[in-house]
Amino acid sequence: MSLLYRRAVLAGAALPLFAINTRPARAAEFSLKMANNAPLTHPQTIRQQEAVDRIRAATNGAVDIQLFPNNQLGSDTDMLSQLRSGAIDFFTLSGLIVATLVPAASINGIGFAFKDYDTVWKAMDGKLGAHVRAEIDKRGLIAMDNMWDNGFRQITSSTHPIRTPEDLKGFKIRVPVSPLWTSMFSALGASPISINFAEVYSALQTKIAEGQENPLTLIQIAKLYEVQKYVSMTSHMWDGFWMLGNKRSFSALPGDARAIVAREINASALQERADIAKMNGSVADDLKSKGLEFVEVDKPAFRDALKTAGFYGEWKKKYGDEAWAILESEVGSLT
Ligand code: X2X
Repeated sequence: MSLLYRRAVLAGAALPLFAINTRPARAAEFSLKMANNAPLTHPQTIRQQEAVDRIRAATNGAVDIQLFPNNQLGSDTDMLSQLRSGAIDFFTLSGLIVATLVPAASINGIGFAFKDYDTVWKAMDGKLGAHVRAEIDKRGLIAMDNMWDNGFRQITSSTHPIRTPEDLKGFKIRVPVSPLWTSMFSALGASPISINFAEVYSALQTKIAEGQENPLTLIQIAKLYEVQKYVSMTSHMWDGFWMLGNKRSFSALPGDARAIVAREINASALQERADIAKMNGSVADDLKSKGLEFVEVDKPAFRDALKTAGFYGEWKKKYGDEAWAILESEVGSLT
């Protein structure tokens, strides 16, 4: 019997009364956990809450997913372990950090690969995304079809404005925990420090790190402008989140419930992309009004510095010719 049919029968008057009374009408058959690292007011959290609410309604309460946003269940690194063990069932994680488990998953973060959002979504909803999802699948996790937007990343600093690669020399920059991030900022001459997002605000406040890099929307929502002075519009990579699922938890759901979960989560991902696109229209003005100083950068100089350091060749070798060819078929030649 399908889950929804079973639910309908349980809720219906066709059963003798005692059968209904012996069982709580709306007890969830599947109580699951979803987690993220995003602040409560980030569109990611808002749209994920809406998704789990719609899933509960569409399954007549059978699938009850509780959302734990804002690192409530730990840092990204902790939550990835919990996802793998089944302590968490769904978790959104940057592809670059997924790469600590599935190396192919950082490929969208290659420096200056994407020129705009049209190119991003065509690739990530298309061949490049399919390649990464297939690799994730081999490691006991599933990834929903549509990625969630984080954004094009910009460098902030509390000490001096970053205009050229030379300004990055020895710069203590916080990067997320991921080999690609460390490699890229080392190639640019900086001194990257890997820190999970949960600790970023305090790391900047205490000057453990002079700077960090994140999309403007996150700099705004996480109030990083309070502890940073300058922002340099490098757009050095595009970063997004995969909605990962524990394969055992997801497979335990009946087929019709799986379809509802996937449908609603993907619908929310598309809405979250639109939310971020809308915010991108006003976020710079807002950050300026809050005192963040915007810095003009010599963007090609950063890309040339990566080329000279052998960054592209090194990562092409790591991903392999096949994956690199898929990337270049979407974004053009990188080397
Ligand atoms: O950790 C970060 O900087 C963040 C929030 O952008 C990611 O999740 C990669």
